[in-house]
Amino acid sequence: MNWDLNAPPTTRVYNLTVSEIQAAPDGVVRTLLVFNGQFPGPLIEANRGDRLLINVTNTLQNATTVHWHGLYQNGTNWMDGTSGVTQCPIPPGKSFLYNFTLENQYGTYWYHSHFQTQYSDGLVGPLIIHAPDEASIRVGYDFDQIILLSDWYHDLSASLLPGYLASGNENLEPVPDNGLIQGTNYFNCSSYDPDSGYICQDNSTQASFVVSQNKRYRFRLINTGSFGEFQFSVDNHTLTVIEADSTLVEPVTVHRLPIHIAQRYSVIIHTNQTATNYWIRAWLNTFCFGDDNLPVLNPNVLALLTYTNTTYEPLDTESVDWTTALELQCQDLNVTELVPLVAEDAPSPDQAFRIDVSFQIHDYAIDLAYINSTTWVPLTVPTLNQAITGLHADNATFNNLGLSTAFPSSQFIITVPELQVIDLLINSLDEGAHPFHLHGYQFWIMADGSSGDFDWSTYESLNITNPMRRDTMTIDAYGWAMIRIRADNPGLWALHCHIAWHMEAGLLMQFQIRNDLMKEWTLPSDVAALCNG
Ligand SMILES: [Cu+2]
Repeated sequence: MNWDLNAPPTTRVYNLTVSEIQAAPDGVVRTLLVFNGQFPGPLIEANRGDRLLINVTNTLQNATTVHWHGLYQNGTNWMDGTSGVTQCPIPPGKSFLYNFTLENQYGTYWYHSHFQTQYSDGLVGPLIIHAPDEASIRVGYDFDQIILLSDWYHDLSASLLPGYLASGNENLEPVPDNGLIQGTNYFNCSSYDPDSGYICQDNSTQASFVVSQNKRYRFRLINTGSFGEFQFSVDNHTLTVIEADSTLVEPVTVHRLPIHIAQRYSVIIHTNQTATNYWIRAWLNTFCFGDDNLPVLNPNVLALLTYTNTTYEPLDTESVDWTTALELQCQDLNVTELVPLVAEDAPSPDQAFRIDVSFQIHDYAIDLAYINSTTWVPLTVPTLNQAITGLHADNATFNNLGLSTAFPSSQFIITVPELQVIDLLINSLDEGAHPFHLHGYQFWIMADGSSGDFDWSTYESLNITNPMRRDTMTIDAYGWAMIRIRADNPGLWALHCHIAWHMEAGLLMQFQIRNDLMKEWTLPSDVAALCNG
C-alpha cells in the first residue's frame, strides 16, 4: 500500500533467470523450474503508462518463453511470449529482453512460461499494475495481499505428458497430487509407500496470513495452477468480490468463490471477528478431475488467517466453515453476478464465427483436442512471423476474412483483416470444463450456457448493456459461450484452453487481427533472431 499510484511514467527493469532446482514446496522433493531460484516467482509491479524491461535468461536445457497473462501488448504482439505464435522460444543458454509499455489497463495479472507444459513446474509469478484510478477503490481497504493458489504435481510435467498423450489414454489428465497456497502446503508423507521413490520430508508448512482486527484486506487471488479449479473461502468471513481478472466489478458478497486456472479475483475481507485464527480454505474441485487420486490428494487445501500472529490451529467451534454447499460442477461464478464497475456497452457485431471444441481419438488411438477439425501443433516458424512475411509479399491468402488457409493445417486461425467487432461462439462437445483464455484482449461475455447450444433466434436481442468482460472464462462441460471482441489490437492472438494438458493436446486457436497495421510491421531484430537458435 506504499506504492505511489501517481508516480510519473518510468521504466522498470526486472531480471528473470529461469533455472532448474530441487525443492519441496509441500515436503515432497522434486525438480522445479523457477524464476530467480524462487517459487512462486517474484512480484512484478508497475504503474499504467510504465515501460517494463524484463530480461529473461534461460539456464534450462530446454527452450522457454514468458507470457504476460492479461496484458494487451498493443503494438508489441511479439512481446506476448507465446511459443509458436508470437515468438520462437528462448534457446538454452540465451537471454531475451521483453520490452513493452503498459497502456490502458491496470489490475491483477500474472506471468508464466508459455512453452509446452513448463508453467506447471513452477514458472509462474504475480504481475500487478496500478493506476491513479485505483485510489477510488483503495478507500475500501487497508491492506493489499496477493494470494496465489495452484494445484501441484510431484513429478515434472514433461514426465507426465507422455502418459497423458499415450495410445489408449482417453484424455484422462494427470490428477494433481496436492494444492498449494502461496506455494506451500502440508503433505501427508504416509500416503506414499516407502518404495514409491518419492523423497518426502515431514516438515512442510501451511501458508499463514497475519491480519489485524477491524481492518479491510484486499486479497488478490490468482489461480496459477495447470488443471484444477478451487473454491476459495475464509471461515467466519464473507468475501466481497471487487475484481474479476482485471475488471473491477460492482461489489458482490459470496461465501465461496470458484476460481479456475488463470483467473484472478480480488475480494475484500473485513477482519471483524473474534481475535483468533481462522482457516482459509481452497478446495480443489475434484469434480474437474477424471479421478480422485486417493489417497495422495487431499483436496482440502488450507492456510491460516491469524489475528494473533501464531500458528494456533483453531477449534471447529472457533473457525467455522460456511454451510454453503461446495459447487459440484466445475463452473465459474454465474456471470450475471459480475457487473463491471466502469460501464462499457458492447458494440454491434460485424461478424460471427463458431467453433466446436472436442476431444477425438486420432491415429494410433491417441486422444487429441480439436477446434472443429484442427488439432494445434506449435510451428517452428511462429504464425506471427509467417503472417508478416505473407503480408509483406502481398500474399492474398493472408488477407481473407475468416478461417485462414494461409497456414499449415495444424493452425486454426480466424483472420480479421481490418477493425471489426467479432463474435465467437465457443461450443463444447466435451465432457470436461475448459477455462479459455484469449491473449491481447478482454472479451465481453454476451451469453453462456451449460447445455444444449446457443439459440440464434436470440442473437439480435443479446444484452449489450455493460456485459462482463474478462480474459479467462470456463466453458462448461457440453456448454457454450458467445464472446465478443472489438478486434482493434493487431497481431496473432492465441485463444486456448489454459489446462496445460489440453493445450498440449492441441486445444488452441488464433486470431490474426488488423492486417492493415500488421503489414507495416517489421519484427525487432532480437525477436527475429530467436528463430535462428
Ligand atoms: Cu481444456
